[in-house]
Amino acid sequence: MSRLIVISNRVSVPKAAGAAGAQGGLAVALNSALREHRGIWFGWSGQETQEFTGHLDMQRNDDVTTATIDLEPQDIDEYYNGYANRTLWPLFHFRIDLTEYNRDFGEGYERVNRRFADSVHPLIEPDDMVWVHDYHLLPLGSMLRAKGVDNRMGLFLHTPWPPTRLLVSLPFHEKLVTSMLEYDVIGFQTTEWLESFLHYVQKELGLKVNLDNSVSYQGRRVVARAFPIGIDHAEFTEAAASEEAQEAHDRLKSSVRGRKLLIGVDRLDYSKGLGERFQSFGRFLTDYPGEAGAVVLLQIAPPSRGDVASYQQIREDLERKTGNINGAHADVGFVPIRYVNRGYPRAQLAGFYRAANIGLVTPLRDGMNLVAKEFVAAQDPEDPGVLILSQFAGAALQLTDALLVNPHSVEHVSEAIRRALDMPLAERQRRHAKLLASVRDFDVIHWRNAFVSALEGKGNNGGRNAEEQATSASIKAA
Ligand code: ADQ
Repeated sequence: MSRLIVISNRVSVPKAAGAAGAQGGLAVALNSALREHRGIWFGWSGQETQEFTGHLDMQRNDDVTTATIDLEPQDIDEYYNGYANRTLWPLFHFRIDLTEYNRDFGEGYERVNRRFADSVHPLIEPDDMVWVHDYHLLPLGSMLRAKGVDNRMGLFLHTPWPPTRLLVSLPFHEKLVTSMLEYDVIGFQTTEWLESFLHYVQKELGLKVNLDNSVSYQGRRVVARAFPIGIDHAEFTEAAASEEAQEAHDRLKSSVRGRKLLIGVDRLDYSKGLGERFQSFGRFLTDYPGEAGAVVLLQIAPPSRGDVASYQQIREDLERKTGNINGAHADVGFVPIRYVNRGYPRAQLAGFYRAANIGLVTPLRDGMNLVAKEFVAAQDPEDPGVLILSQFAGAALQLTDALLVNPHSVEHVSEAIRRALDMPLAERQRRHAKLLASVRDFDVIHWRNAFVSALEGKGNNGGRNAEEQATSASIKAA
């Protein structure tokens, strides 16, 4: 079996199970994937060094070998806070209003990708497969090819892929996308993002897309497919059954004193639609004044990317909105929105999800969204909560038995909250059973196996991709 070299922007050195912290979806998914597959995880340590040396810090923890490099302050500014998080992230989430183009960002992005290529190159052995992650490292594969690496290489994009009309606003977009065609496999979260990518490739690069969605490029075949990411269902279920989860559940339940509980858990990011969510909840309280005092929204939102101005703005905006809504609807002894800016251990999160009657997952745009899947996995099947899910999350293509909403419409979300609160037990159980089957069957192990098989050049599932299988399985179950 070939070794796997996983490369991502940040490497999260595995911690003891259940350790506290706000790990992003990528870290959570890769830790469990790497544990089962011997190999190396390479990337930035998250640390700063005054001058880049390329020194590799190798560690082995919890069956995962990690190799990390430190970056210079200028790298962090231009590559991470700059091109990755002020240019590509907003653009890929359809926010061209927030997208900043700056020549230094582009140069920093290329420089750091080259530093990644120089540093990881000596670790790659002839039979290894290389699996690169996310928008930070789109041109890395082409830089490794230029160094003579002819191993199988794949890229998985965790974010959406924007429509061609938005993408063409990016200076040098052709160069960026053409560099991606040096990978053997390019994976997306959903067929929607895959279709946008193929549209761009045909329209802007004038390349032929074959019937199996592969792209013919310079005599090679580049496989482009959807591989919807899942959660580590077994691990999450175990965490949810732990004593720590039960204690967190009981603590939260007793603090809401018989009121119905809505929960949101998101990194503090404008793509997650938190402002719109708060307004929708405020609208619900206005639409149904009898409910004031009977429902509570717990929003857990650990800060992220605090060095980027748009993230500071969203934080201020949310504090203001929370204050306004609480000011309008609070009473002595009752505050409708509990807004908490910190991370929690996974077991405690699982307990919080289970204590909730409604999971409110309403991003404006999201590659997939693992919180929706965690919420489903944490529920008591005998008395499950209801998932309200944005139609613009990648997860909506799989979790079709959630109440799907347009997060931009406060009326629509308010109605969905009403419907969820009134939903009879039998309907909650029926919907939850179907959601759970999808979350369980298309977990992170399934995702990893599907991607690695494609990277090995195997397993095209008769031309169908994992998302189509997931969707048809949920249709069959219906
Ligand atoms: P994210 O944008 O980070 O991931 P998401 O998929 O929801 O979004 O994953 C967030 C993860 O962080 C979840 O596992 C959640 O439990 C955890 N988390 C959030 N708040 C937390 C808190 N307060 N304490 C502890 N843990 C917390 C990106 C893409 C997504 C895609 C994933 C995986 O933006 O679309 O689903 O990668 O590909």
